[in-house]
Amino acid sequence: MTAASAPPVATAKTERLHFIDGAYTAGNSGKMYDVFNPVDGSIICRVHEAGPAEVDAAVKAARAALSGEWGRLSVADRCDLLYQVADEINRRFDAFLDAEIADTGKPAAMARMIDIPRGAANFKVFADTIKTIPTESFHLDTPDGEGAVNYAVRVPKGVIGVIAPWNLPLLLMTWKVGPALTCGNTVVVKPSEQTPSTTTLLGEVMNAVGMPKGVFNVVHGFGPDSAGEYLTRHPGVDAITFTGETKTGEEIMKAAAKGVRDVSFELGGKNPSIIFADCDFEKAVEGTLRSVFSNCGQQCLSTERVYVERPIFDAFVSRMKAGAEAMKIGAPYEKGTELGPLISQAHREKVLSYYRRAVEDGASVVTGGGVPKMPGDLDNGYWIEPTIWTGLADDSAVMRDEIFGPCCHIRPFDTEEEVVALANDTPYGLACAIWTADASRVHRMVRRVEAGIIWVNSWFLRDLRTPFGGSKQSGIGREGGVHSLEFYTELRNVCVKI
Ligand code: NAD
Ligand code: 6OD
Repeated sequence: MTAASAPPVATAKTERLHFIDGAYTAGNSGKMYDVFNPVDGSIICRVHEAGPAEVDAAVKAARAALSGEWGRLSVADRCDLLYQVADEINRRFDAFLDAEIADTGKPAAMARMIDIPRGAANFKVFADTIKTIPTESFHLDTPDGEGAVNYAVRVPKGVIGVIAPWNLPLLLMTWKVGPALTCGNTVVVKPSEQTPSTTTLLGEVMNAVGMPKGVFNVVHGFGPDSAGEYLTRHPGVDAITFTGETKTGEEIMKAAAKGVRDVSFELGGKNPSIIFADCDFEKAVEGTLRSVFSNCGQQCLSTERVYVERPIFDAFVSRMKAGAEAMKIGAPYEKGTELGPLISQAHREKVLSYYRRAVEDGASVVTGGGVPKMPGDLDNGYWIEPTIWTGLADDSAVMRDEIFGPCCHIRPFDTEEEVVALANDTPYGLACAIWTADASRVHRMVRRVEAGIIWVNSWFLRDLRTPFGGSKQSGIGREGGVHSLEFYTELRNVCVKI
């Protein structure tokens, strides 16, 4: 978000610096921008924007670190350091919590339960995984009868460029940095311009545990013509891992083409939830409410399309309406807050444009559709009502575009065949939730629904050892467990003649 579109309130309290070669620096670009608190529109901090020189310095530091002390550590010693990073995040839990909440406005209960613990866990899980990952070995018969032995070794890819989004800033950044470092790479991270704080704080953690200089670097700024583009175009970056919008992924892919660099992409979604009449009704309502509204709908995995088998359609809509209307909208630390604001004024404008479009396209507004009146300064924040529609045509933009807000459309269906076709009628293929008591139906459907992640009678239950990623325009590749280690390492085959 730019200064021009923010309410003119408050003054800057702190600055966010780059973290390059183990030291904080303002750099020399001379450019700064403000970050706004989504809760009340006040300025949280001023951020130094990296120019090409700062990005170059960060990439050079990362490259130098590959062949320094870091490159010589044993896997066990590397993993020990990463365990210490996790422990240090937990020791500084409240600092990370406050910083994440200030940048995002999300409910403290959510950040306390999910964002910060996952930020720490992301450093432990991959350290555990790498200790057990095998590589292949083959005996080759040769004409002289002696043979040869082939075996593969795993080596780091090199300098990894990490481009992160704003919706789960610490969680999604460490989800890449954890495995990248576990595998012996070094990283240059460009956090979202809207949520620079927890990534900046991680530099302090790295120094506190004695991480060698240059292993973890942070540059701040925007995407195009700024730090994001300078980083992804930098020839010293060996591979790029990105989480964000599909359109941004297309731009980054073009940048990565120069030098034929590898990419791992976690992109947008327009996720369906499918509710069969034989489901556990209460659990399906509770799970669907969570999948639509948690983090104010700002999750790639959020449900925006709900398909309900006709016999329970009316009852389901009515329970979803009651659930949405009972949600407590409020400040992050207020007791019982379930719904925070959207990330920015600009994002609220985008989501509201879909609220208007739904009405223009003939939707029945079951609940919401507007902006709530908030008390005092909170009214300057980017609040929005949780919203549910019915009655839209399947080709409405509201049904096809990723909105990334607290809203969903609910539509009835009659047969399994029909609902599979509806669920797949999208360019995206990230996640799908299926609610049913029929196990055979589940096994049939999971082979036909086009999504990288399918939850059955649940939503966003995460096991970090499992493959995570999207089909179609929702991504390239899988991360999680050994799949992360596949992306962050290069396999080298060695053939030894006996
Ligand atoms: P975004 O694509 O606008 O920005 C993400 C990051 O990319 C930011 O750091 C931004 O500065 C940078 N960027 C933008 N243009 C760039 C360019 N040309 N070159 C290099 N970097 C560039 O996404 P966002 O708004 O921050 O996040 C929301 C989006 O992320 C949604 O579409 C959501 O679905 C997606 N997302 C996907 C997953 C997943 O796992 N599939 C997870 C979280 C978010
Ligand atoms: O849980 C994860 O590992 C993950 N990548 C979640 C993504 C959430 C999207 O907003």
